[in-house]
Amino acid sequence: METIYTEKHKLRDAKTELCGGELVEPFERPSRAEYVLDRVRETGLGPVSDPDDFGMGPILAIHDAEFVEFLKTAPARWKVAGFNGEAIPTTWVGRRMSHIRPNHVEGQLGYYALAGETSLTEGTWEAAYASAQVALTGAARIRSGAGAVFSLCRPPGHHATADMYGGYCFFNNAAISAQHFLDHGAKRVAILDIDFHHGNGTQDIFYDRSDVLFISLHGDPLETFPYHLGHAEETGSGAGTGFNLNFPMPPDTPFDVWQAALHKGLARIAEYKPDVLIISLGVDTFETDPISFFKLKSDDFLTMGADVASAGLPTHFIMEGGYDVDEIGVNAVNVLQGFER
Ligand code: SP5
Ligand code: ZN
Repeated sequence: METIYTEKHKLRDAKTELCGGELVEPFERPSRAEYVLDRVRETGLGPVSDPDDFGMGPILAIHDAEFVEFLKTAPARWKVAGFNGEAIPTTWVGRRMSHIRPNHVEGQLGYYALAGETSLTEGTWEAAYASAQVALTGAARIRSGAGAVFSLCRPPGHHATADMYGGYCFFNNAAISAQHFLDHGAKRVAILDIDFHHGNGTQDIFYDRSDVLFISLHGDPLETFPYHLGHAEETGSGAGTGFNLNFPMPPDTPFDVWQAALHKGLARIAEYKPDVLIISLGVDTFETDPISFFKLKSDDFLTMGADVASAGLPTHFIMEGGYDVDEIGVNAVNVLQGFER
């Protein structure tokens, strides 16, 4: 299987993450992608290629233009405003407050952020742009006939909505890929999100549409990030009713329980008959992940890959989360090797 990768991800290198009231080294750090790439090479998974440049068009097909401009300019504006640290929101649009966009950069952070752990920094926009190009290149390979591709995206994307960033995500790579398939002849695309966290951004983007089926397996939002979306009752709206499927699961969920949900999701995908399957591939379901609470073991990722392969669909793997950095390479590549066996 071919891997798409660029070193430009290193431009996303925040020094701070607001965690437990402290500023800590971010869990989402450059070494994550390096370890995954090392494992891709070590296992001989397949060639590693640079992305092509598809420009802003496919990003703007998903994201709000003013949001994109905000991400690009906010770090410099933050400095001009006299702030010394990395840009972190301190206000939010609370219930019954106004959705009028403020002028001041501090107010705009609260307007565009869905979480406060993700500091905005110089270089973030460029890395996020490159990450989206990785996903678009992966999608193009599938369109040219590849059975499966691994887009080694960093920063991740599934928490980003059309006009909100957070959860370490800026541009929604899976959504950008899905729209790219639809704009090039696909009739139906399924996105299966197996990251530990609910893919709130992807759900939100396609919630009222039937041309994208979104299925997410994740930690119950009553107990974990992103807290405010991902309940089983969320099944889509309008034309999208029945095309959104959530499997929230409790702390300490073991693989057999998780796999039963996977099988239900795959059954729904089989019924939907998509032209292509996108996997939002997070490996933060691992038992020793520092911010998550499932109990999957490294071998389980092989089984999961084989289960995904049983769908028999062209499959675009897009990297999302996974924060036990020492094991992220083994776990992510296990999914891909399990798929190929
Ligand atoms: C892409 C992805 O996996 N994003 C996850 C974003 C999670 N952000 C919240 C992290 C909260 C960390 N809390 C610290 C718990 C330490 N045990
Ligand atoms: Zn995650």
